[in-house]
Amino acid sequence: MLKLYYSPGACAMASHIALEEAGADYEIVKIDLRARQQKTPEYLAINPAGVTPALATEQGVLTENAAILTFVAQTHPEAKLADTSSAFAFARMLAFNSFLGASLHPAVGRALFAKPPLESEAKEAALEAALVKYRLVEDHLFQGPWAMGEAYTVSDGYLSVFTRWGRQAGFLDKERFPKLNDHLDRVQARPAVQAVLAAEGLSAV
Ligand SMILES: N[C@@H](CCC(=O)N[C@@H](CS)C(=O)NCC(=O)O)C(=O)O
Repeated sequence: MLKLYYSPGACAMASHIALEEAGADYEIVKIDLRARQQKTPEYLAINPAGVTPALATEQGVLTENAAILTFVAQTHPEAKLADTSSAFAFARMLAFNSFLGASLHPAVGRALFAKPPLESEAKEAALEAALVKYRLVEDHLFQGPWAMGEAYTVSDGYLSVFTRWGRQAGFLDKERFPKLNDHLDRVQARPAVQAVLAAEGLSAV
C-alpha cells in the first residue's frame, strides 16, 4: 500500500488529492511541521530533504509533488488524471506543474511563511512577486474550465493548494482573479477534495 507523509494544508495536499481522486490504495502519515517532525532522524531517513510530501511506494520513496502527481496519474490511468493523448499534452501538464512547484510555490511561500516573517517593504515586495505569479496563471497558463482545459487533472488539485493559501491570506481578490477563485470553489466542491479536507482536519476556505 502507498503511504503518503503529509502536513495538513501544506503542499502535500496536492499529492493527497491526487491519490484520493485516483481511488488509490493508500494511507496517510501526519508530519507536524510546527513540531519540526520533518527534521527528525526518522523522517530524514524517509526524505533527507526534510520536507513533505514523501510517498513510500513498493519501489522506494518518491518526493516532490510534481513527480508524485505524475506517478499517481500514470499508475492509475483509469482515473484519467492526465492527458496522455500526446507527448505534447502530457509535457504541457508537466510544464504547468513545474511552474507551480518551482515558481508559484516559492513566491507565495516567501510572502506568507518566511522565517523570520518579512516586515514592511520586504513583505510588500514578496507579496507583489507572488501576485505576479498568480497573475501569470490567471491570464496565461490556466486554460479553463480546468487548469489544463476540458478535463480535470492532477494539476487542478495542485493549483488549489496555492489558491487556498492566497484566499486564506486575503490576497486572492475575486475581481482581480476571477478564474482562480471560481476554480478553487469548483475544486473544493469535488467529493475527493472534500474527503481530503476532512482527513486533514480542514474545511473549504
Ligand atoms: N518542491 C517541494 C516542496 C516541498 C516543501 O517545501 N514542503 C513544505 C510544506 S509546503 C515543507 O515540508 N516545509 C518544511 C520545512 O521546510 O521545514 C514539493 O513540491 O514537494
